[in-house]
Amino acid sequence: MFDSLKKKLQNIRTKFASNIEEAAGAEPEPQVAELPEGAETGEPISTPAAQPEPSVAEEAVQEAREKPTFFDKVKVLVRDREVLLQEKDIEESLFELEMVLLENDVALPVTDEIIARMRQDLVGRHRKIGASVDDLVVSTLRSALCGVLGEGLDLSRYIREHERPVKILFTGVNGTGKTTTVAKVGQYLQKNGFSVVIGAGDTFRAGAIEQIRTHADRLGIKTIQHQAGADPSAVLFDAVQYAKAHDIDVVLADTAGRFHNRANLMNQLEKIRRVMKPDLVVYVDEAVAGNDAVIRADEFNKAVGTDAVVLTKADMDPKGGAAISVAHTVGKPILFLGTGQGYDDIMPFEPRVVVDELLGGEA
Ligand SMILES: Nc1nc2c(ncn2[C@@H]2O[C@H](COP(=O)(O)OP(=O)(O)O)[C@@H](O)[C@H]2O)c(=O)[nH]1
Ligand SMILES: [Mg+2]
Repeated sequence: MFDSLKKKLQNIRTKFASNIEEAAGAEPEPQVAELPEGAETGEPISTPAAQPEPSVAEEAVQEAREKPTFFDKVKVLVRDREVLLQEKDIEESLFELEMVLLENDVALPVTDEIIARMRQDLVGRHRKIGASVDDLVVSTLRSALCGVLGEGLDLSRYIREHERPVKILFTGVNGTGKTTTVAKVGQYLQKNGFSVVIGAGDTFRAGAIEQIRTHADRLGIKTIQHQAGADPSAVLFDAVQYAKAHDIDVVLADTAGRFHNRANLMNQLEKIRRVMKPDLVVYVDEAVAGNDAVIRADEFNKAVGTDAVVLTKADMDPKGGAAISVAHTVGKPILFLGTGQGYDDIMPFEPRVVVDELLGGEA
């Protein structure tokens, strides 16, 4: 998942780190005039084996902040050095990062936002360099990425906090993975202790009712279905009635694929909304569609409203641009990533975990 972006971010980190090292090296070396008891003289930060002793070092810096007059004179910096970065120190790295993000389908306004956050975090501020410059780069990048990814949406918590049944309507264009996602989410919710019923609301496409029914049967989930060609609002209304009568926690509504600019199917969706009164309208699209997915999600939200987004086929997406861009662009959280064709191949979208994945393991 997102391997191309991961690899590029790894390279950028190295570049940033060496630029910051250079900038730090250009600053006058701190004079170690006096050390608090127990503190040791620091080794150069570039020494890989250097293991800082954060408690002692941090105490020293903390004390330095509390007694600026004394420590201004005797500048005690043990293994934690501080660096004051200027725009020129990192402008090249920022430009490269911008290119990497754009090449990997991160939307332009989102790229701008990430770069602005990085710049604000790094330029003109005293930044402490701990054991490694890379830590500084990673923490800055992490907070910039988390900033554009927002908070996410914890579905289990949402369900616990809302009146049952919670009604979730899945919608979006054809072939993106709506039906598969309904099945995966059904299993995910069952595993989290919720009871589920599925409404077979795609009465339009041949074989769609059988498709969702087969999934649901395998997972031991009840399906409410009508004949092919029936009014989907009626099917989903029945699914809600069933859930109420049987104390089911969640109704998952599958629907036919539709574009936001096709009037008849959008009218049908409006009717579904009026009749079913969904608590969450979830827009489903493919991560692999990159910027197209982001644009569609945004247009869909503007046309009919969306509460959350699911991005499928993240397993086939080396770039990750849609996953990074969609929440910030649409202003709605990503609920899940689809990561394969199996029922378990679904990942609740936790921004921190996704960012760790991007900045973590080897690409
Ligand atoms: N690799 C991969 N394939 C997926 C994922 N989600 C769905 N698919 C596949 O995408 C195809 C279309 O899925 P379907 O649920 O029928 O899409 P729908 O038309 O939107 O209902 C199927 O072959 C699915 O197995 C995913 O997360 N990863
Ligand atoms: Mg379908």
